[in-house]
Amino acid sequence: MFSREAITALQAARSVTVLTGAGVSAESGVPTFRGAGGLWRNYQATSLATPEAFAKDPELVWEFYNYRRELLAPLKPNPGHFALAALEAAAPGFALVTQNIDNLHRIAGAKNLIELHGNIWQVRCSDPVCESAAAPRENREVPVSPIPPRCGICGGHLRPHVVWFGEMLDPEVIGTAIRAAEESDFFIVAGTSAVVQPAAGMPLLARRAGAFVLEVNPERTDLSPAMNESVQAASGEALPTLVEAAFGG
Ligand code: BV8
Repeated sequence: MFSREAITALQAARSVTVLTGAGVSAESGVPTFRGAGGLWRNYQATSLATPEAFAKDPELVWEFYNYRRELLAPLKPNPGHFALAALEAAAPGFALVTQNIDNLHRIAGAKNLIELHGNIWQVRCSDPVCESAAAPRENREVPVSPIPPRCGICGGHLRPHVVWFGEMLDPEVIGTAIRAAEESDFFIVAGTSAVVQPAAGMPLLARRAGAFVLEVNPERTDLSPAMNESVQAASGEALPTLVEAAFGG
């Protein structure tokens, strides 16, 4: 499945960075964004994950996130998540950058985890001047009720602590992720259609900085031609095989 060159490069790497997308959670039962799962009540997920949709109808957007909370709550990490946790233990200078908000990497044991787009189990005040806007906190309600939930400090609407389309990523978060890409000797990009920016640019930054870049995805993507190696396989099968081949045990 993987070339000898890829295995040797991973074994020799002094710093390994991984970027994951929704595809890594697909085998846990989480619908991907652009697959059939990207629809909810005939809405495109991408049309609801926006500040405009929330400003217009916070209740509808919260119904969408309650749907995803209810779907996610019983789901478990799959072998792909666990393989990346094992890789973190085996490889030096490891960083896991995820576009996913489902928390499954953390449940699988990821330590150095950079959540580019936030986390569905955290909420914050939607009023930027409220002190709670800068202090997200955990909320595990399934479902959140009543919706939209109210901020205990200013009475405004609480929102999911996620990055919506059209919103800037936290500069510190994206800065750390870009550094991890540029400083990596080996970069794995798994389970992403490489459509969403600025995440999709990271594998190219790594490649330009001289890393060996490996893609794992059942389908080819726009990134595929620029990769050192692109393996068309499911991450739940390919990632355990990769870690086993490089580090055994
Ligand atoms: C921003 C949280 C500055 C919410 C998400 C150029 C430069 C900069 C910005 C842009 C640009 N062009 C356009 C933009 C704007 C926009 C963007 O990228 N739009 C896209 C649609 C073109 N970007 C932004 O708005 C970002 N902000 O750049 O700020 C700015 C601001 C204003 C204007 C300009 C610039 C913020 C983006 C963050 C959006 N929030 N999530 C929520 O989840 O509710 S992104 C969302 O999509 C999820 O996080 C998801 O992870 C992510 C990316 O999708 P993928 O992970 O790739 O999932 P997808 O379904 O697409 O693909 C799944 C893949 O898995 C497939 O390839 C499939 O083959 C594969 N797969 C399936 N099964 C498996 C598998 N792989 C492995 N194993 C399997 N078993």
